[in-house]
Parts: sequence; C-alpha cells; structure tokens
Amino acid sequence: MHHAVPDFSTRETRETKETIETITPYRVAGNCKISIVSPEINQIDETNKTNQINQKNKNLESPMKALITGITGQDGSYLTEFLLSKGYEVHGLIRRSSSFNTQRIDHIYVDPHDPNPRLFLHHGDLSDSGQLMNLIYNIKPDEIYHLGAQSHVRVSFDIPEYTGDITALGTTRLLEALRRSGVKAKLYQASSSEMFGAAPSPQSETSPFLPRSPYAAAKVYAYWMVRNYREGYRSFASNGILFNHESPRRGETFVTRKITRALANMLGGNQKRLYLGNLNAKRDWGFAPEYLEAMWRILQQEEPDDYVIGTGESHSVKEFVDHAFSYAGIEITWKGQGVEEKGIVKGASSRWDPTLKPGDVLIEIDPRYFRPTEVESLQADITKARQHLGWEPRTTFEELVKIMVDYDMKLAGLEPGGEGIAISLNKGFAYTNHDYSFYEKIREGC
Ligand code: NAP
Ligand code: G4F
Repeated sequence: MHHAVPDFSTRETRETKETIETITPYRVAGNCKISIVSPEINQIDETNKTNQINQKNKNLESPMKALITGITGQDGSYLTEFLLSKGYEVHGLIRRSSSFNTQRIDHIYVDPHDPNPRLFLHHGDLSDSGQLMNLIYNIKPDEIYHLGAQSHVRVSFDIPEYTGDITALGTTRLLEALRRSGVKAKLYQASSSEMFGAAPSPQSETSPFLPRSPYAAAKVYAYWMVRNYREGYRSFASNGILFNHESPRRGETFVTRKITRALANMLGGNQKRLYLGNLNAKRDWGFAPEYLEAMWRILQQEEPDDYVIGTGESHSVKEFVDHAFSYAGIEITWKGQGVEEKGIVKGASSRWDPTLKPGDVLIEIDPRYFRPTEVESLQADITKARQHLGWEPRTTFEELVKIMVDYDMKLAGLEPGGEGIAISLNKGFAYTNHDYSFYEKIREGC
C-alpha cells in the first residue's frame, strides 16, 4: 500500500509528545544516581597498539567483557541482564541527556564504589569516533553488541540525514575504531528485517534487500560495511537480521506497545481513542528476550556469519489490536474503509462497566502515522538459525500479546489477567523479571 500524504514533517508529533509527556515529570522529579565511568583518554600510539591490545589477560579468573551500544534501549537492557547472568563484565555506551534516559537499566545499576561492580556506563555517542575508539581501546572488550541506532522507521522519514549519520555511519565509526585499535573483539551488528522492504515473504538470508525507508537504507549500508570489514580485514563481524521483537520494555511509539499502553489507559479511564496508521501491515512479531539470546549465540560461533531471526509467523496490526482487546475482555468490530475505518466495541466484559460499552469508538485512523513508503509484509525463514545456532522461538504471537497487555495493565494500576505475566516468568528467562524500574522509582521518590 502506498500512502501519499503532503506534509510529513509533523507526523510523529503525537507519538513523540506522548512519550515526552510520560517520561519528563518522573525523571525531573527523580534523583537517581547513574554510574558513569570515564576511562582516561589515552593517546593511542599507532605503532605499539597491536602489541598492547593483544596483552589482554586471558586467565580463567578474568571475566568476559562486553561493550554494548544502545544499552538503554529495549534490547540493550535485556542483553545486559543476560550477559551479567553469564558472568560477563558489561560496559554500556550512554548518551548525554538533560534528563535521565536509563530507566530500563536502573534496576541493575550498581554503584561503581560497591565491591565488584560488573556494569559500567560510559558517556559517548555514535557520532563521536574519538570516544568510540577511546572506549574500545581502554575497555578491550571480547564482544561488542552494536545495538545503538535511530531505530524508528517512521521518524527516519523526518530525519533521514540524522538517521544515516547514526544508524549507517555510526556502524562504520565503530568498525573503524575496532580495526584501528587492533582490539580483537567480536562484533554483532543489529541488522533489521526492514532491509528486506518490498522483498516477497518469507525472507531469508538470501532474499534481496529492497529498503523502503531511510532507516532501512541506513541498515543496509551498515550490513554491507560489516560484511566488507569481515572480508577485507578479517574482522569477526556478524549481522543478526532480526524481525520485529517486542516486550513490556518496547519503546512506547512502536505500534505494539502503543496499542497495549492505549488499551490499559482506556481501561483505566485515562484515554478515549487510539489513533493508528496502516492497520493492514503484517509483521513477524516475537518476544524480545529470546532475540538477544540469538545475538549471543551468533557471537559464540567459530566463524562470523549472518543470520535471520524471527518466528516464521506473520500477523497484521489489526490482528494485534483484536487479540489485545480480546484478552482484556473486549470484542472489537471494524467498520468503514481506508482512513474512515474504525474499531468499535462489540461487546465488553462487565468488569469494564461503565468505562466501556458496546458502540464506543475506540480506534481511528490518523494518516499522520502512514509512511511515504511502507513495508507491507514481513515473515522470517529461520531455517539457518535453527540449523547453525540451535535457536528456536519459544513464545507465540498470542502469548506475546498477553505478556504485553498484562504488564501495561500493571503499569496502569489495574489488575492484569495474569496469563501473560505467568508466561513471561515461566519461559526460561531466569535472568530477567522484565522489570521497568522507571515506574518503581517514582514510588521510591528516586
Ligand atoms: P531502541 O529501544 O530504540 O534503542 C535504541 C538505542 O540506541 C537506545 O539505547 C538509544 O539511546 C541508542 N542510541 C540512539 N541514538 C544514539 C546515538 N546517537 N549514540 C548512541 N546511542 C544512541 O531499539 P531496540 O528495539 O532495542 O533495537 C536495538 C537495535 O536493533 C537497533 O539498532 C534497532 O534498529 C535494531 N533492530 C530492532 C528490532 C526490533 O524489533 N526491536 C528489529 C531489528 C533490528 P537513548 O536511550 O539515549 O535514546
Ligand atoms: O512498530 P513499528 O513502528 O515497527 P517497524 O516499522 O516494523 O520497525 C521496527 O521493527 C524493525 C524490524 O523489522 C526494526 F528494525 C525497527 O528498528 C523497529 O524496531 O511499525 C510496525 C507496523 C508498520 O507497518 C507501521 O506502518 O505498524 C504500522 N503502524 C500502524 N499504525 C504503526 C502505527 N506504527 C507505528 N509506529 N505507529 C502507529 O500508529
């Protein structure tokens, strides 16, 4: 589907504003300590560097070290918990921000003055080659998980140049910093199923890349830089081509979380309508904690390579809405066509009297959320990941929806159905409780 809308400049305003409004008051009121470590800025002597960096103490007592860009994001936060649970020392790159931006990792924060801290945060930015080089040289990580990016597809149409700078060139800066430092770290690149764009489903490692957004084009560039460094410089650099993965920690402006948050807000009587864009787009949605386990497996291989990671199932945005509302006891019926299509309550559990009743219009289309060029359908072919990594998705689409609805109901102060929380805790993610301590901290006055 192609949607021609004349003014794209303000389309994401509503989502962006919602996020800012949600986050700002708590963070401004908060007083949380953030542990920032700034390694001394060493001048790297080009002639000696290779010798120096290969001196890494490899005795069995020294833990594996990982450097994560994008540690404050959805994936970075789960990956940090996962690696800490495996005994890693974890270093994360965080951006300087005038307000706190570490809510996803605050609950695992350890004061660096405490004995044996294993999580260190360092200021830096993917636009700043000098600091990337400095961090790699000083930390000497064994593994680098490059997850940092301007990761919002819709926003990439508003800020294509910035998206190219951070999402595309940021990867080159990191690869080059790694090469020049001489550090022999393995690098994981967070490639995306968006790169397939218009390629027919299902998509595998051999499908063509036909990107449909500045974000996707930036990721394709980064993908090829990884392959070039692998082939040209023998870097251990691998691409994980991950399909959409979601969780209670998913950014609030991605469609799944936008839906589950809106549902919880509506049930709490705090939101009247949910405005969405293309209801017919289909995505292969999986549960995020499983996907970072795949990232880790990719770096444990003998040789660098590229892998598609997804569930193999594809569902539309409309299906996601239907399942989410149905789990909460609300049946939605769809009426109208195109931008006039509306989601209306057909029936609702008596629990929601008098907040919701049959005939209430809950969902409408706002063309501002359409994209100039859309990716209509994504569905992963994970044959290679199954065979080479032994990786399998464990959470179904229906389970994912329940998990996200439950956690957002909890956040909204409502009694969740409970099935989703039970699923998330019983699927073998012992390293996380999917905490989003941001909200806990508010109550602690931190
Ligand atoms: P996310 O929640 O949006 O997190 C993005 C991370 O990148 C945040 O930590 C963000 O920091 C950081 N970042 C943004 N700009 C930066 C800059 N200029 N310098 C340094 N850090 C910067 O993304 P995610 O869902 O965890 O995804 C992780 C990675 O996988 C991204 O590269 C994304 O494009 C890719 N990916 C995601 C999916 C998915 O479905 N989630 C699928 C395929 C690929 P702030 O917190 O300060 O903003
Ligand atoms: O949730 P989305 O914004 O995710 P999208 O564009 O698929 O990108 C995500 O997944 C990629 C992997 O394939 C990642 F690489 C990327 O970083 C990001 O994590 O949108 C999903 C679909 C789109 O087709 C969009 O048009 O939902 C449709 N949609 C319909 N209404 C909406 C909305 N998307 C958003 N964000 N907001 C809406 O109101």
